[in-house]
Amino acid sequence: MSQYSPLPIAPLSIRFDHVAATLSPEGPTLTRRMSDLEGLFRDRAAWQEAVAEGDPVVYSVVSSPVPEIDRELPQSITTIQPGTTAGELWMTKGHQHPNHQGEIYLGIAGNGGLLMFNGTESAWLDIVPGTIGYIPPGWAHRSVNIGDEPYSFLAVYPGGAGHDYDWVLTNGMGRRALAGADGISFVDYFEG
Ligand code: PAN
Ligand code: ZN
Repeated sequence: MSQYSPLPIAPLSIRFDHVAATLSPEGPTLTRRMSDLEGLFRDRAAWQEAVAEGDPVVYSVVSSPVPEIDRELPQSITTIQPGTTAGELWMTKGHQHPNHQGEIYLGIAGNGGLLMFNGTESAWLDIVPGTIGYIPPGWAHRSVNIGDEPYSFLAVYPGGAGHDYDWVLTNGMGRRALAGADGISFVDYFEG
């Protein structure tokens, strides 16, 4: 008898539409509005103003039906809208995987970046369609849209990885990505 219990999901093919940035069949979809990003932008007053003035959708995450449980490999597509709040480029909340499991991202559309922080060092990877970004174990990660179009990427991660958002609130991400005159510029996370 196998040491493993039967898989809760049967083998399946998932249609990945890289133009529409969708997965089919689809699992749960998350929508993150500005109000969901409390405590993350450098300029709290500008964040509050953006919440008051329409509370825009900053990003959405469409998942496949593969469940987030140990030994499974769920996938999701994140689409971040273009925009800035007081110069800070729109981004995901960012998180650490509590048990330090790794993850891969694949750029699908637009221009983005993957900001990582291990508590000491930060790293930045440019992600364009076709780029695989590797997140090693123990690196908190946040995605940033650095272009004028929506930025989409596919993520594949261990189902038991978990998502610790408080880690970023406490430790920061090392750096912040701001829109610069000719592209992106970085500032220290806790500067100002
Ligand atoms: C991604 C992220 C997704 C949204 O699927 O969860 O891009 O970012 P936040 O979770 O930081 O809001 C991933 O890294 N999963 O592990
Ligand atoms: Zn992750």
